[in-house]
Amino acid sequence: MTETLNHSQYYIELEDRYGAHNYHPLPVVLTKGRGVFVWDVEGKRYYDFLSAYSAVNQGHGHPRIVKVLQEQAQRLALTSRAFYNDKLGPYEKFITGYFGYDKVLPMNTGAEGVETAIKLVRKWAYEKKGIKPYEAKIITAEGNFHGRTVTIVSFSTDPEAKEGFGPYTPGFLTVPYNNLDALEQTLHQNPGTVAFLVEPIQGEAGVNVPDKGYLAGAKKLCEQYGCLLIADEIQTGIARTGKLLASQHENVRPDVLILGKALSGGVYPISAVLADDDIMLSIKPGQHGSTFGGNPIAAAVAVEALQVVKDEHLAENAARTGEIFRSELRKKTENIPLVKQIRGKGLLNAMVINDTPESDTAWNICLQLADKGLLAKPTHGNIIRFAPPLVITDDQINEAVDIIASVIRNYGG
Ligand code: IF1
Repeated sequence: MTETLNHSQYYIELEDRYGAHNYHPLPVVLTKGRGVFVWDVEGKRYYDFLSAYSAVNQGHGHPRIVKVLQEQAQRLALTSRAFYNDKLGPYEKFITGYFGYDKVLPMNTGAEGVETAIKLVRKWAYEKKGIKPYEAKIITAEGNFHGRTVTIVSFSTDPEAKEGFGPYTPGFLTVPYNNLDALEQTLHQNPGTVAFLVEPIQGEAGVNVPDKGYLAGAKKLCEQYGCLLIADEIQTGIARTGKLLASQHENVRPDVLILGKALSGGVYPISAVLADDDIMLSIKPGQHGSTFGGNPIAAAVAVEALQVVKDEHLAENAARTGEIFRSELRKKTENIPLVKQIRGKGLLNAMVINDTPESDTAWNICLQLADKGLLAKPTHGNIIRFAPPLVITDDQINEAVDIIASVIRNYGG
């Protein structure tokens, strides 16, 4: 039996036999994580260059965060919001002060945070903006990824995420990303628009970094047309792009801020929607919530996870090591036709492979990277996302660049 337990194939077959086939994972079976590293069941160590899609910004198994998780779990895990508890209020005070908003609505997954923001701005529009129920319109961007609920995929432009799940939720308009003229035109033509929901950098779409001034321009247009800017920072937030929030690269303060993933350092599902009273108090008691939203473990863990970001200067580290990553990798792969582009901000980066999205080139490169001890995964076929935990050191980022460059240089298909 020990032989079986140390054999990846055993676990892969279990998942294939008993699990839904809603993912196509790389054939790697992980059993341990610490900092920037993870280990598979055969004992092989890898650099984790996905960080669970930027949920593990503080590094795997961060001792301070795990300690708070364990202590709170042993003390009081869940009360529901039917009662108060001694962790939620202190967390709410902490996180609203940390990001500079009047209030927070605590949820669990990112998609729940996005759904909460959608409900919030619609309610605000009907009660405060005089929009006729139910005519609120929310503008979203082509290439968006905001989660997997039916309402959220209703405005997805990715057939893979959307097809087959209708009927869809109405009330959404789509504009090209990184195009302020298109946004202005749509705002002008749709006076019932209540919000623009956007990722400051599009993660799933392949680390789409918009032109400088795009987010600031979008905020200005929202102000001109009296609608709200909702920033989905579930993936770009919590120091990932070299600032605490990606919105801060343009000094933009979103009207509604959505956080998730690394809000817990990856040890627990925690999401949050932040807004000022004028918006947040549109939702009254009993009109929204969730069993686990704002539970004592989430509250205690989120405070520690956010404190770690500040204490360990993770935004500054992401900015510096991200710069090293892009410049060194560009240098070491220049004039290699396989590499079309290297782009990103902070430690949210991607390499566009010079092949079609339908090709398996990026997948094969990721298999070879895994052989060399670095885990990454393609998005949209030919784009490889590179997003290590933000605790990575200069030496480690340089070692990772060497691994990636050597696979690219020697790639033979
Ligand atoms: C999957 C993608 C990334 C997100 C943004 C909301 C959510 C996500 C900007 C929803 C979640 C995850 C979901 C996971 C893979 C991963 C992902 F490839 F799907 F798109 F990161 F890019 N807003 N992203 O990135 O948060 O409900 O998952 O907590 O669904 O395959 P969630």
